[in-house]
Amino acid sequence: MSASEQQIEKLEVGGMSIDAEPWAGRPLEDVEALFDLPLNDLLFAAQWVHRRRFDPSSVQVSTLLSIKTGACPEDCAYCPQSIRFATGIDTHDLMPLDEVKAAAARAKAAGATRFCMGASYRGPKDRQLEPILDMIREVKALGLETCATLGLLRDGQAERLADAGLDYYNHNLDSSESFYPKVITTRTYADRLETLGRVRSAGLKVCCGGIVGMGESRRDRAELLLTLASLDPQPESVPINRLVQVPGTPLDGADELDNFEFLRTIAVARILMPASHVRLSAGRTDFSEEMQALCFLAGANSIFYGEKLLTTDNPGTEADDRLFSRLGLRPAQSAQQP
Ligand code: SAM
Ligand code: DTB
Ligand code: SF4
Repeated sequence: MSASEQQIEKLEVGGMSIDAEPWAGRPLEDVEALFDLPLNDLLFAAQWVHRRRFDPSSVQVSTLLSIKTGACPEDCAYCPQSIRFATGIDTHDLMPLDEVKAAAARAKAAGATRFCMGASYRGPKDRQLEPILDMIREVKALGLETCATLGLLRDGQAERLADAGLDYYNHNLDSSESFYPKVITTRTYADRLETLGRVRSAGLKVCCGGIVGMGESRRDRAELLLTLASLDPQPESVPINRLVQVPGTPLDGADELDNFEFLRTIAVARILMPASHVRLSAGRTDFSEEMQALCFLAGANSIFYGEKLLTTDNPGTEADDRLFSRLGLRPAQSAQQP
């Protein structure tokens, strides 16, 4: 960053004055006004905020593994893993430790720096947590950052995860508080906030985001982002998923979200949470390379890397390596020492 760039404290753009500070507790109308900006103004502001704290060519790379798949009792209307929907996915119980370790080693060799283990629980029972703690220890020993997403956590569980060496816990708010009950009825927004509080109190880093393209309004998207931005401190990682429509789930056939609206969502997330890693998450296989390039310009600086997300497809390492090379992007170095 040049000295002259550093001196600018506020950016005047499209009639708005934007700084590079967290937007916790701001009026929702201000967030909606950001969404309403002409696209070029919004992208310029997001890129300006992004450059204040990040190297614009560096992208954090995480790999996902579904360590327990399907047969989930919850009714999340987007999710292929709920036992209530006939989606025909391959389900399996908890994977053996050696398979998880081998997958993590492959992810590391391919260039991922964080390994995220997902399990289709409403929340783990204490005895179900034991073998997962072993997985965390082994993955950590490989020199990877560790992340887990296991659903709701009870008292004491976040501390046990932290003691095993977990770095991040992923638990999403998914949508605005008012739209949420249209998507999930088996657990409340308050349940989710409680788990996020437990994760923070245990000293874990928070990975928390949502899904767009479920039929929610722009106001809902603004509200979701403002709620995320008002978590104190703001989440270190913010995955923004675009709904992957899976046949058999209630949300299959929902109106697709316009790409430019998705792009705006990324840009607004960047501006509201200037120090967070904003992750381009589910839905990337539906985006062209040009669309992904725009998302990086809007401030996305993290991706899921690998052939699969949990049960659905991801672009694959070869495609992403090619994209990074064409765009001059570099995978970020790990904060984790082997
Ligand atoms: N069962 C745990 C839970 O719900 O917290 C962890 C795994 S769950 C699959 C993690 C997140 O994946 C969800 O909160 C949701 O944001 C995202 N997700 C699931 N299915 C999706 C889909 N079809 N399209 C986009 N995102 C999806
Ligand atoms: C997140 O926000 N997205 C990831 C991760 N956290 C666990 C999961 C996306 C799942 C997409 C549907 C599937 O592959 O089953
Ligand atoms: Fe279960 Fe998580 Fe899927 Fe909801 S999102 S049905 S809790 S696996």
